[in-house]
Amino acid sequence: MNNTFAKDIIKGLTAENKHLSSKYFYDDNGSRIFQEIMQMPEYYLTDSEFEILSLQSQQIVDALDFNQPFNIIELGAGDGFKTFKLLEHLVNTEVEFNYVPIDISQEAITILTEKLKKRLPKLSIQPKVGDYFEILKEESENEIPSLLLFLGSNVGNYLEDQAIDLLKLFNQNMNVNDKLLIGIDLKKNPITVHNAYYDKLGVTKRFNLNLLIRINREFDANFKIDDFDFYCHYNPLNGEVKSYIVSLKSQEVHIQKLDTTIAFEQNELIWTELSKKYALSEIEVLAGQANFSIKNHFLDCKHYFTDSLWVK
Ligand code: AVJ
Repeated sequence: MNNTFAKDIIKGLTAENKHLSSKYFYDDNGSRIFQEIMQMPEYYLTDSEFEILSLQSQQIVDALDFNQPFNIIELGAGDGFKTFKLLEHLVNTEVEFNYVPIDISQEAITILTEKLKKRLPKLSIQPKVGDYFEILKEESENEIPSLLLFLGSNVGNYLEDQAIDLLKLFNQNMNVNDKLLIGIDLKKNPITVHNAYYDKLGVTKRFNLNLLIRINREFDANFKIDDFDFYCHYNPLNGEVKSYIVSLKSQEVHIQKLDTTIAFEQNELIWTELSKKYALSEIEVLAGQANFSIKNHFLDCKHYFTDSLWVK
C-alpha cells in the first residue's frame, strides 16, 4: 500500500474542509484522461505552449548563450509532446546537447524514450525515473551547463508559498550558468479560462472523479461515483481556478483498507486542485522571491501563456 497516499486520504477527508491533492490524479487512467484534456479545443494551454516551442526554439537557444554542449533536464516530462518541437529543432540545427527527461512514472518514461528514439534517432537521451531533487543534485555535480525545463504550467498547482519553496529548491540545485525554462499560464479573459476547466463534454469532470475510482480500487472504498459531481470556479482577481468534487447527497463512504468511514453532507465539497494563473508582473515577483531573475518571456501570439527563461 502507498503510505503517503493513505495518510493524505485520511488527513484530507477528515479535515473540516475536505481536500485531496491533484497529484493523485495521475494513475494510468488519470494520465490517459489528461491526454484527452490536452486535446480538447477549450484547453488552450497545450496549444499555446506548443506554438511557443514550435516557432521560437531558435530564439530560446540564442537566449541560453551556452557556448558548449549542455544538458536539457526536463522535470515531469510526461509524454514530451511539446518538448519534441524544441528537441527536433536542436537536433536539426546540430546543436550538441543531451536530453535528460525525468518522471516518476516508469511507464511514461519508457513510452517517451521509445518514441524519441524512433522519431529523432540522432538525439542523445538519458531518461531517469525518480525524485526530481535527487536527480537534480546528481546532475549539478557535473561540469556541463544545464537547461531545466518545468513546462505545462505545472507550477500553477502550487499555492504561492509552496511554489516559492519548490523554485528555491530548483535554484539551490542549479550552478551559476544553469537556466530554467518555466511554462506559466497567464491571466486572460476569464471566460476563456473558465471554459478550459469547465468543459462541455465533462472530460475534466471524469478526470476529477477518477480519483474516487482510484481510491475505490486501491483502498477498497465504496464511493458511488454517480452520487458525486464536479464543480470549478475561476477567480480572475487572484488568478485561481479551484476544482472540487461535490457530494450530491448526504452519504457515508467506507474505505475498507484504511478502516475509516467518511460522512458527507449534501453539497459538501472535496477541494481537488488549484490551477493558478499569473500576470507577467506577478511572475517577476515570483522569480525574485525564489532568487531568480527573468532573462526573457517567450509568449504565444494570443498572449495566453509564457515560457519564461530564468537565470540565477
Ligand atoms: C497539468 C497541472 C497544468 O492545472 O491546467 C487540466 C491539470 N487540471 N485540467 C492544469 C489540469 C484540469 C493541469 N496541469
